[in-house]
Amino acid sequence: MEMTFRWYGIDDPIPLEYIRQIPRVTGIVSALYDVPIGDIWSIEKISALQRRIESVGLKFSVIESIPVHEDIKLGLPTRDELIENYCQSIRNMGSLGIKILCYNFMPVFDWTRSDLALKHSDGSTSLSYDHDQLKKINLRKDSLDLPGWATSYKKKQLEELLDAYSEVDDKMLWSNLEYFLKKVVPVAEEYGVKMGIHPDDPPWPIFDLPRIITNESALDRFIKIVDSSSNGITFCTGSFGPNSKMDLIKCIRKYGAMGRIPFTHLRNIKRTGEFSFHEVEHPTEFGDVNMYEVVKAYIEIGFTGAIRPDHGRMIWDEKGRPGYGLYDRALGAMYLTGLWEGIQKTIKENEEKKIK
Ligand code: DNO
Repeated sequence: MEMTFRWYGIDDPIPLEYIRQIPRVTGIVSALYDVPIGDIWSIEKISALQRRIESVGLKFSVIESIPVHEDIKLGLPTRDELIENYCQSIRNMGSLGIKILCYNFMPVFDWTRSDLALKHSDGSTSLSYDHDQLKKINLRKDSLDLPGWATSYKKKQLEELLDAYSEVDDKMLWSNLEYFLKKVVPVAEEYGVKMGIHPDDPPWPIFDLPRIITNESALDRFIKIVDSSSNGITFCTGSFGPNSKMDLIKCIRKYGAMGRIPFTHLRNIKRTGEFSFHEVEHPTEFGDVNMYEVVKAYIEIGFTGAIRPDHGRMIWDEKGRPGYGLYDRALGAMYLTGLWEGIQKTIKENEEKKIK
């Protein structure tokens, strides 16, 4: 496995040089944030970012994400040209040696929370989600500003999008995803790029918009659309975790052994209701994701992809991008590294004992 860390480019308040000092972190997960959605990511721009990352001794390991234009998700006639641009961006990243691409197919909104700074008794804050709170928001009236997304909408634009999606149900979204995958995956395959779809976060529909990558049967359906190791999953424990019916460990073993998990986001959450949760520190005991079993599953399937600690809490008075401060994510990376070493060595020792 390769331990990676997300960096939001030159506007990220966290210097790359600091990330370089986190033990065991060797890869960077990043993106171009100044290319309009739908345009081609040029070789020049990607390689400038790559050079910056390499200048501190790190590797540009994962692109997260090249956003999928809404016209593609909506299945509009403009999609063919946009998909061709997407293919060209994949060719460009692949030819620069960046081999993992994380993306999502969530209509309009990426990850969504109702509170970006829920205060805990130890003084830390974390992101939280409460479906009842979300239901009170009227998107056509209230303002919704969640930093961290690639996109933010003007009121009118948002209204137009919501109108367009009122015609789109799950079935159509699946068929638009299929159309997209059948065009992009062969290109990814040719250029050695492994694509990993990010699950919908939270894993259920919000604001009456369809969301389809929410559970195991969806993943089963997804991987069959194009039977290729380039058609993979960014397995995010924090996104699937709120779905209490999903057996994360079983899924990691299943899709991981099939070679369909090129990239994983490891984050812990605490469920507080059927449709509510908040994010917690990474270790198993604080939440509902059994991080020990997660890591063990990855080791046992021989995982060689990229891992990144996901959203952290805000601690030690850090100010920054919600979920993406330095301190708690660095603690997460260290915890995951420790678990990895401990479990891996135990497995090896047990095997040696068996041989004797
Ligand atoms: C949240 C992230 C997501 C992810 C996109 C991938 O923190 O995991 O925003 O980057 O969904 O396209």
